Amino acid sequence: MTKRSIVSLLLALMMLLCITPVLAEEPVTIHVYGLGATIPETDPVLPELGNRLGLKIVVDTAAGGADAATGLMTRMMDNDIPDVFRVGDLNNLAVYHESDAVLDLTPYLDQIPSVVAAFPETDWARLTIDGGIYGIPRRGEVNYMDYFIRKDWMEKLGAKYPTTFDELYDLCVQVRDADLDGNGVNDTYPISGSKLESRAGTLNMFFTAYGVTQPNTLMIKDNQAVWACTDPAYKLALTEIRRFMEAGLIDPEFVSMNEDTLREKMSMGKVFLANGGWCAFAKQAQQDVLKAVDANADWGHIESNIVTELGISGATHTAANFSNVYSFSPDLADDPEKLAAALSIFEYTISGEGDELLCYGLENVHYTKENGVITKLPAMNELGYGWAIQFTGRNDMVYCMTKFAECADEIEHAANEVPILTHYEALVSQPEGVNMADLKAYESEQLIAFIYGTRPMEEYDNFVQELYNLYNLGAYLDAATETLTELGYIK
Ligand SMILES: [Ca+2]
Repeated sequence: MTKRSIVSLLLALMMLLCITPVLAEEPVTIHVYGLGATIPETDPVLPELGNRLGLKIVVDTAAGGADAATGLMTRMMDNDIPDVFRVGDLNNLAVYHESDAVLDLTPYLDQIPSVVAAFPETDWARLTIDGGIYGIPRRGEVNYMDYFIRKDWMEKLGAKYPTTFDELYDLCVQVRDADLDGNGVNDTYPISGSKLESRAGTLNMFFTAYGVTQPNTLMIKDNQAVWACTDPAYKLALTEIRRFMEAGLIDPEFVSMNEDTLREKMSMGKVFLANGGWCAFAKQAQQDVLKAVDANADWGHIESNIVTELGISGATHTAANFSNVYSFSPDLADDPEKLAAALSIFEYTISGEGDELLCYGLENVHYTKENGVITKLPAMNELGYGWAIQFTGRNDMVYCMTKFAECADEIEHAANEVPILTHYEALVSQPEGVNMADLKAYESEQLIAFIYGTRPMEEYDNFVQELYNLYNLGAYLDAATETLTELGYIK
């Protein structure tokens, strides 16, 4: 060994001795990718989470959705996979799995027992590929949908809340003819709303009361996958809708309306009953709009359900009630300390004080807590990006009732009292030879024709046959049956 190499060795040893203790004090850094919202530099929540867990969280990008997915693919191709990344479209998980770009969590589930216990098997099944688990599920939303009605007008009419379509029909006729807003014209549509297909769809009261979900959805009935509009009950629901349409009881403009135009019509006394969420009608700013013309306008949920021999009116809910799951880099398998740190973020925040931190911020800064009840302080409004750092979602009802205390009655009613029908199409990938976008567009167009009477109801069976013959619905239902059986929804 030359003198020079001995000096180099000594220098290297000294550097090691000097640097090692410093390194040991550095917390593990976890890079998190694709949150979907800009986390401000003033954010106090993630640093506090890091302090409590002895790690440092670095947010790699604020992008979300398709931009984040594209950026993630690039990083995967460069073999620069973020430690923890958000997957917005669960279909991408299979692609990442094929590219060996995502970690199988199965061997590490014992490090996150609370997370494992927090979700049902059907949630884990959605993230399972070839027996491995490639992401952590997210807590879904509770139901927000309800039917909002002018309660002051119910009182004015001395009317009873309807429980059958005949009673609803008679009530709507009264409203149509009563000029309840007193402007001298019978210009109130008893039933209005926006759109046909969404969970806030105008006619969902009719569909759900006949035991079926809104157009463009897939149901499970008698343990079988059924495209909703092909169910015989749809004909009954549409016949009922026709009766209301012909009597001028449903606002014919509903198809082209949106939440804003609906609220505007509601505020102007043009609507008596509408489907929608408390999140669209009950918040203070929305109440201000709804009462702008008539300060006595009292909008609240309908206090009855319409019942038929086939069902009870209520809301619909997608079984794909979560997306935006978090997955891990396969490189973490070689760094157990880092992997343990990354997993601890999820185990700590799935419940208790960790969950409270992500949902509500810091105690006595953003909220106060007394006897377990969290009360919002004004500073909580600064955490508008909070949803983006709720890694496993949230206990949605408690969260909403805390953040929107003025809506508490409506939140509770929607979540606990409204019957729910589940639909499943978002879980099923489109098989080859089927174009579901085309099928859905044709379905919507034809259903609107039946509703407006431009295609006679006698042709309904022909229409159903067209979905099979022209749009290959049979092949889709085969794929749906296979997927829903794999996921455990069909036994
Ligand atoms: Ca009027």
